[in-house]
Amino acid sequence: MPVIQWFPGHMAKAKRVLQENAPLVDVILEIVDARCPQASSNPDLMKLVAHKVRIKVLNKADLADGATTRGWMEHFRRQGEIAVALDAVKGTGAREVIGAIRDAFAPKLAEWVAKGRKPRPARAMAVGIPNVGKSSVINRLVGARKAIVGDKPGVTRGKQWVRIGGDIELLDMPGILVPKFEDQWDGVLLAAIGSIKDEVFDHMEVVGQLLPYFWEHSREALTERLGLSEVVDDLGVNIEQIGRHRGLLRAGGAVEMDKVAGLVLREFREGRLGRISLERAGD
Ligand SMILES: Nc1nc2c(ncn2[C@@H]2O[C@H](COP(=O)(O)OP(=O)(O)OP(=O)(O)O)[C@@H](O)[C@H]2O)c(=O)[nH]1
Ligand SMILES: [Mg+2]
Repeated sequence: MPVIQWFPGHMAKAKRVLQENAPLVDVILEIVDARCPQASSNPDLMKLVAHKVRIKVLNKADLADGATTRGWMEHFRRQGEIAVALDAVKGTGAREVIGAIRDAFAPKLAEWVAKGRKPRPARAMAVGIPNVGKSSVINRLVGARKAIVGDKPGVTRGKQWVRIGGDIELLDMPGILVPKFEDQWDGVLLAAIGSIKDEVFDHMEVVGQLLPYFWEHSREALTERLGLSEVVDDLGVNIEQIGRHRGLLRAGGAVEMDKVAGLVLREFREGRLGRISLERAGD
């Protein structure tokens, strides 16, 4: 797999977006992928906003293994972090996210009111690496009650806000973070969850690294959907078996290897290979 490089420009832009917007909000919703909450976060960038209340949103929880997600939630809570699991498509967990925003803002609000100032809505923004569901989270939280709050002069000049209920305002533009690579396996995970552009990694290499893991964690689905009887060391043999099972054949009968790799990635991303978590708390 080619080493994936982030252009310094992307990193600088992510920093700028965070530093420009953090002062406008009370709460930062850090959206991560529940299947790999560690690989899909960027602790270096989050350090820049360490002075803000942060709510970790483990999104796509419907695609992750439930027990593993519960393990992550405990892990984060033990570290004193606020963490909520969400399925932004179906809305499971949306109420908890809204509740967490309210709870996080409550002390500040109480302080304001004690000083005789008028209560104001809690302000929040969503941030996260590509494809973790930032836009889906915003849409889900805002729901049918979507209301553009509009430009506000002063501190929030030029920003669009949407209202959630009466007491929360959400910046309607999420901050896009660049992923942080600790090692090659992180790259594989980020490719698997669609956070790295499909054009810049070797699909076959990534699938080759994922298949043994999938086999270990979701054997039944791999047998059923991909027709695998086992996963062997020779990737070509596995790919061949999947290709025949799914009929990805050229005229003449040879398996279309590249298409098979694409299919495996797609099926994983759509949750068709079962609920597979890629990282476990404590590993
Ligand atoms: N199954 C499932 N799919 C989700 C969930 N949230 C988002 N998706 C899907 O994930 C894909 C990416 O979602 P987006 O909301 O566009 O993600 P994003 O972070 O805004 O992506 P970028 O703007 O490209 O960085 C879409 O196909 C969504 O339908 C979820 O909770 N569960
Ligand atoms: Mg988006």
